[in-house]
Amino acid sequence: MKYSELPSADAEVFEILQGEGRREMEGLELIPSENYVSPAVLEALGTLMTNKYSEGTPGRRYYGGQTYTDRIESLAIERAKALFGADHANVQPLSGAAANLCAYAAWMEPGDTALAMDLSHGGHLTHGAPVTFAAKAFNFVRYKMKDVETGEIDYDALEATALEHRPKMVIAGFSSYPRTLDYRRIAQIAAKVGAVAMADMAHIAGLIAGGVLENPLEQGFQIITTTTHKTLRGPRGAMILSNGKVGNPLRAPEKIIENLPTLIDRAVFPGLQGGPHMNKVMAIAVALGEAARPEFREYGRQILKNAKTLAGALMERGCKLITNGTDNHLMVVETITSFGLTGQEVQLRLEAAGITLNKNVIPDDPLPPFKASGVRLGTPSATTRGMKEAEMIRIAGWIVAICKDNADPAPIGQEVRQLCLQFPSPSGLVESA
Ligand code: DSN
Repeated sequence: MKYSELPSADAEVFEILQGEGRREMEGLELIPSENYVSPAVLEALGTLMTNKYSEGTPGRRYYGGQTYTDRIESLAIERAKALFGADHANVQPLSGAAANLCAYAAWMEPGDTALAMDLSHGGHLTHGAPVTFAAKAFNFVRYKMKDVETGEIDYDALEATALEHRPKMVIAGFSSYPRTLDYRRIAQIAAKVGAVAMADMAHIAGLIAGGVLENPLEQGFQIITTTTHKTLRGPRGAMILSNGKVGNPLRAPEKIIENLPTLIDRAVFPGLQGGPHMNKVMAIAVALGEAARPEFREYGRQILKNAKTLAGALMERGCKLITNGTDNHLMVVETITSFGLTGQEVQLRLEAAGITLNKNVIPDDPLPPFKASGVRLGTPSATTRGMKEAEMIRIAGWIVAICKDNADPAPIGQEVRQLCLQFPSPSGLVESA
């Protein structure tokens, strides 16, 4: 992307931006929650829509001058609803943590109980980990995998916990779980105890939009939260989608939660946020338009193929993966078992070769999260660059050479750079106009 003003207006900032541009172009990004936006999304994000305050919702704002903010937010809402088959969408949450807190606040009172996946079994910090404010406001109880070798969730225990604690929300969703969930079963358990079923699909929204993974809203869930910047490939932001029908989605719903949209909108504003970021809403609209195109389905399919290939190639080379594989875009390597290294050590070694991933706890990890016994990696960014199965096999070879065979990262780093330059990031380099 070419910049005409920034280089002379603030050379120090421009130099930092150029450095990040080179890092993204020349480095291999394997963090499964990251991606590269298209130039069109980047342009939409950098517009004068950042100038406008627009508290409220389209047609019902607190400040004047909303002709175009109303149009762009309505467009983003309609695109989100169509893409995910939702009755209602709020595109204002500033990011995923905010979206989850807003969803909890929409449906629960302080002190109410929610049932969510255990963090070390793949759940997410914002699903009420003890260090979060959500854990102070609400009472979180947990479910886990029954068998960490297969990744199967202990649905019987999940149901028993729901019956014992009568949660107001049952939360499905994850940030390091490499398998799929039985959304239908979870929705049925939630309905049985009168809870709302909420799916945090931040990691897999693009795979759902691309039609390659199941949509929880079609399986009886009432709320979906998602960030917009992971597999969905939009700007940093989030959405809350809902469908108030309770019961078996294949039959007439047993109950309709008519006020769910209003509760969600009010939880976002004025409940927990102020003015939305309209430049971001505009970029979300562009990304949702891109995700509705047929090429995006192919993108989703290739992410999954690449992940299966990468996981298979790592396992063939002696690596131990949590659940022994993946059904989605990510995988977690047990680094102590595979290499005799902590996740932190693996992260640092690979970064020296220009490969970025993140240390990650493994189920019931004895090490603290800052060291961790595993690393998490995934394929959305590499797939955006156009890499396919052959490249995944090379990448697995480099990871094992550096972490298991103690190969020097410097020459491998040159190979990594060459590969990345053959598959340029669509965000491009940062240049002066
Ligand atoms: N930070 C995101 C992730 O990496 O999964 C969500 O927390």
